[in-house]
Amino acid sequence: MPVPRKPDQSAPKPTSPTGVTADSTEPISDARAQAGEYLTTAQGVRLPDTDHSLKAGSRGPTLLEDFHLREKITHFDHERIPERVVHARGAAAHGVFESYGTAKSVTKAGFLAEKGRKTPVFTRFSTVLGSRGSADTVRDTRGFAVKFYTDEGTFDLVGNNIPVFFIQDGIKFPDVIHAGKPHPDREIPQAQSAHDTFWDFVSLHTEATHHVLWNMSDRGIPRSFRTMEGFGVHTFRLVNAAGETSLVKFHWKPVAGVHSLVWEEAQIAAGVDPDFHRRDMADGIEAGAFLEYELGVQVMADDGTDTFEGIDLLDPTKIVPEELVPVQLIGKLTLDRNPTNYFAETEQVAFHTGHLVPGIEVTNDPLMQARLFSYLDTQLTRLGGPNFSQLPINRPHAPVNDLLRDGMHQTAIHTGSAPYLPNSIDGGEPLVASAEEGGYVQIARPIEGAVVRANPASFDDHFSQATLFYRSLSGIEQVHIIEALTFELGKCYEQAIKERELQVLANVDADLCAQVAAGLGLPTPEGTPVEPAQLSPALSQVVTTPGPIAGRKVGVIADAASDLAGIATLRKSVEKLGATLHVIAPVGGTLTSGSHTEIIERTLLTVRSIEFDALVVADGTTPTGDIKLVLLLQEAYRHCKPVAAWGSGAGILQSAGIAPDGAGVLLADSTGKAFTDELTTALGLHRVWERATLVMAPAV
Ligand code: HDD
Repeated sequence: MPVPRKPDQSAPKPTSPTGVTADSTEPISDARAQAGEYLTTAQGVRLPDTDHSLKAGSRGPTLLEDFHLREKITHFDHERIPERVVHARGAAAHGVFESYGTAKSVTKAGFLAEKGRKTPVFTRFSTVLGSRGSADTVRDTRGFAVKFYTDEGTFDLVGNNIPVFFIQDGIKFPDVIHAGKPHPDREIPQAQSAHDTFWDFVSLHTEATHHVLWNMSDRGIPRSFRTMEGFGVHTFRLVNAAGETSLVKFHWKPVAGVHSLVWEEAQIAAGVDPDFHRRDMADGIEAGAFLEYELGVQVMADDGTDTFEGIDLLDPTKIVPEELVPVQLIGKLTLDRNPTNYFAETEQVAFHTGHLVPGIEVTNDPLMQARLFSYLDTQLTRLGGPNFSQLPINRPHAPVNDLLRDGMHQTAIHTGSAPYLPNSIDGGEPLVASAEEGGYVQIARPIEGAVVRANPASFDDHFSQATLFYRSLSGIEQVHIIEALTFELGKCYEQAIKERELQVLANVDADLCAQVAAGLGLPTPEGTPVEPAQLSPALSQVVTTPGPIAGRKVGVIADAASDLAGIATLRKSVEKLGATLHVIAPVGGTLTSGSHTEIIERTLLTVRSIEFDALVVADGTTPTGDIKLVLLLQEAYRHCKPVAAWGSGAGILQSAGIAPDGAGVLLADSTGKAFTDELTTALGLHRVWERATLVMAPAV
């Protein structure tokens, strides 16, 4: 008989269940899951056949003793887990964050403070309202959640592509989401805000107005994840090594610029390619066109007022204009690796606003406070228990030595006999850390006041920043908002809801309200908009100098008679800049001429203009009366994309009704430097907005 061990005799020190080092950038893998060359059961028993169930005779019946059949079907029956209650539709990528070191004066968080430090990250982008299988390009806010696997523990920045939120207090979150989700009786419409319950809620709940305006703007339909800004939304409190605090707002600035789809394009894409954004990200990464963003902070004094020049920093429906407090860049995020397995990584990743590291703290923003509860709670249902941090994608890269034990899906084999503190049996370990030893010691912040269910009076201003946003945009961006509001309210059935929202808009901008009212055929109510003291040009996303074109797609219309050498030259020029070129021809296969071969990626049957940022017709291409080609070119033209041709290709543009002297119509004799320069400049400007009044909407 073994001699009983004294409780404190040989208890080995608990070890990290992770075994992952802080600078690991290796793909997650679990060798146990796919070992050996033979198909086995989950118990490792080799199988001779997985195509036939075990039967009494070849014509049955099937036998209950077939453990392989039962295991295979039972597992399949349980393959789905509950989708996220919001942000169900998402796509993600791995990457790295490199610190510029410029945040050292405001935070002691090592991954931000130390120049050149690289931290592995996992970033998940999402829509909010749609189910997991819904379309990417719907009008909605986008989630922008970044998990930093720092060596001081995991920090999650769970943000959106819109800097403000619909509600000021987290207790309203179920209300706004119930209003935005499909109607509970018929479960329609999917992934849309264009319906009565959404507009019913936001027209009554006017603190949503600022966020609503952003959703109705081009920000609600991004061109791609790489062309979205990201925002931490709330004000955070940063603490530096000297214990000094500041209030900050986090911003992600995309290197590719901020660009959007146009609404018709977004709607077509939702049917033609519901995976538009996730495909774009995965293809881009595979082609080496990584997604890049700079992280920035607006820093405000933590002077005890939680306000900046009259702006309540605890009110998440307010921005601090960049013209008042510039965004200081503190590091760069590069997303350079696609996940290996969607479920294991993108679906099982669990973000939480309470995943904080020393040097980054929360504020009293009541929306933020509710989130600190919700994110941990939701994972218990979604991931089936409290051990979700042991899932490979959620494992910290810092050593873990907690006293959490047991529970559903426990995969760590903890050692030691004293999972409690204080203890003597395990030598009093694990130790608790002081601030100097890297412990998360909250800064002592004074809290006073009576217990009330109320907002401060400063939260009462629901319109002034919606006006600031609208007025700061360019004319075409304002037109897009008018059209979006007219579209969405036009989809509502209840007259009273439309009228109430018009009253809201009257308090934002009289002309905006008048134009939407005209579109709805309703009278224009009077309002009292507050004139902004100063506009914020940084809110507009229209560019006048060309930006980078990495990740952009150029479609070339060609056939067997086309100038393939010209296509090769064009391909080289755009690929040098990180963009890609795709050949479209009447039928599939390859095109060959001399030493040049081009693979046809799309035919006139499988192509749609929304896949490309510019279309080019190759010299020599045989004119065809195919209506699909006309549609392809006209659609790109209508969506204000550059359309181009060299040599005889110009004739094909003209026969599609595109005038050679139109804005953004680029013609040349060959694909020489002048032509490719012109094309890449036009791509860098994103759209030919000069064309907009002609093809899309009346000017405001
Ligand atoms: Fe939230 C998911 C962003 C308010 C409760 N939220 C979720 C995700 C993002 C955001 C990006 C997806 C994370 C992922 O990819 O897995 N949420 C925000 C922002 C908010 C916000 C920027 C306001 C500033 N959220 C908010 C409130 C509550 C929640 C006020 C509840 C009180 N959010 C959740 C959630 C989710 C979530 C129910 C669903 C799935 C999950 O957390 O993991 O807990």
